[in-house]
Amino acid sequence: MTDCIFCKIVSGDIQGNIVYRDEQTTAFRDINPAAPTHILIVPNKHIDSVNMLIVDDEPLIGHMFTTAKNIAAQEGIAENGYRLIINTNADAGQTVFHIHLHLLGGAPMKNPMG
Ligand code: DGP
Repeated sequence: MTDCIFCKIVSGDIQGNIVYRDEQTTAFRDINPAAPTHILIVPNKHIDSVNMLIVDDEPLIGHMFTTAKNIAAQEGIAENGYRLIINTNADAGQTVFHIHLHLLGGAPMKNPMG
């Protein structure tokens, strides 16, 4: 999508601090980190939100989680632990409408979920 900020990072039209990329996903550091390690894993193809997923997307979504696990190990936070979050629509605080998996870690989580 032409007006999607994460599509522009995937395509290279705007710069992102990219930590990993393959044919299905791109991962880059969040511009406004909420933890010492805060990385966003996004599908290279545009999907607005979890609400728009179809059955054919299941391998892609699984791959995003495997990618997150590998990046957590690469970042040295796998052993101590990390949190994976996907926000969907207003009540969850989704602000960018291109599915993204937040990978948060590097310190004990202070806030309870919700
Ligand atoms: P969410 O609330 O789940 O939609 O989170 C969107 C995240 O995207 C938020 O933590 C900030 C991050 N973000 C927004 N714009 C940019 C950007 O241009 N570059 C990067 N790296 N992150 C961005």
